[in-house]
Amino acid sequence: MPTAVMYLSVILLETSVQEVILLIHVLAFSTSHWVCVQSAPIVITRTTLRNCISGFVAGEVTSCCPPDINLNGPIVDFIPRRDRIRNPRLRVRKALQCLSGHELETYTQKLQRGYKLMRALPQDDPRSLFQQNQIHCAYGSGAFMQDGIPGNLTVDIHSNWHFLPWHRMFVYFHEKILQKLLNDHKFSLHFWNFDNGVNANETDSYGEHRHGPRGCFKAGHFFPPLYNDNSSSTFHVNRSIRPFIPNLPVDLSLRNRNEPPLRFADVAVPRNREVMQRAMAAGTIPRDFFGIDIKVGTTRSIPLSDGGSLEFLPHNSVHRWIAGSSSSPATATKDPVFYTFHANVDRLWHVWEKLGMNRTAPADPDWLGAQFLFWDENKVLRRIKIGDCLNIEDFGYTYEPVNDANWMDSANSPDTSPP
Ligand SMILES: [Cu+2]
Repeated sequence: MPTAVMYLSVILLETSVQEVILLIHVLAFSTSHWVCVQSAPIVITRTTLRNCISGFVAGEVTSCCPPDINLNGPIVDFIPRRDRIRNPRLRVRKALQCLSGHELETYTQKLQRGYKLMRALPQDDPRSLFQQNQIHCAYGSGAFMQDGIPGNLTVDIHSNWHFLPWHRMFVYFHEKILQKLLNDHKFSLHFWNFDNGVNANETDSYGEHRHGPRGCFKAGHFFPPLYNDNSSSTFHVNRSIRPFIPNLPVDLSLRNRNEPPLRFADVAVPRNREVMQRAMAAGTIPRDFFGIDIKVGTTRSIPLSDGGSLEFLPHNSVHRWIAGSSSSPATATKDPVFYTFHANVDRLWHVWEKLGMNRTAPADPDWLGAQFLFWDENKVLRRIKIGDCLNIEDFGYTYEPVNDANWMDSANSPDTSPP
């Protein structure tokens, strides 16, 4: 096959080892009459980005291909623990509801400045809030084709086993961009502890639920006020009225974004606890917690029920509860609250692992070997594979303990008083 050999040698001059491996899989696939086809992980390459097309999600056609910036430049692999070599102390992502006093003031100023700067970047800068949304939109609306596969099979990072790792990576690079804009490499994106509806009897020496040596023990299920100041860069106008209603906890059982009525704490807290118990109880079968598998040759999964238990409920309900832009993968990441919300989803994955009892990540090489590209804080393309993102400490951060598994304890009597 001289033509194929010639084609291969030209490609070899311009591609990385990973791209060549994919190409071999693709050749095997396209010549499957004479080669036994192996399954292969989804691998996003330069070619994937260059071949970006219009996507389709939630009933609308999307146009969110990321910018043609540095596509020909180097692609740098994410190396686990490299951040820790530079900064051996882990950064701590804390629970927003326990920030108070000087710490809250400083954090508010930094976060607002960070988003102000991110919004002010040119629209074609991959670090701008506009492009952060484009990246999530492209990955989440089928705008990326599976490289070299016959037919029009696309990639998606929702409703399947890519959801948790991809969003961990995305929030990590988003946090790195904020660090760079703030010139503060210790900045951490604190989390909206939406799953926690319990004010536990753990107080500091002043009798308040602040950060203490054992963590934060204050309910976190109200929309974080830090994101609700309409004069600030952390605000987003296109939300439902729910985040603005005082003392209305998030509703983790919401299955329809227009669903009435509003459920206040007396109703919402026990329902939320049930949702959390169900989502986190899933364990012994990885598919239940992570979602269905998707690999080269798999058609994009559309039904939400294909997602894992954490993604299906509570994650999807929080998107519905905020509503507005948050209702669609094409626009959700325009709202800065997305990133603190997803930091908590990431934390819940970490908490799930700590629950033990055979809760382990998939061992399938097509999951571990899946690779994605992101632009980092220096606009450089970074390649990261799922197998390298399984331990948050490899990214240099950890989470403050909160009343972590309050929803697992059925004897835990909720205190439903507002903060
Ligand atoms: Cu998403």
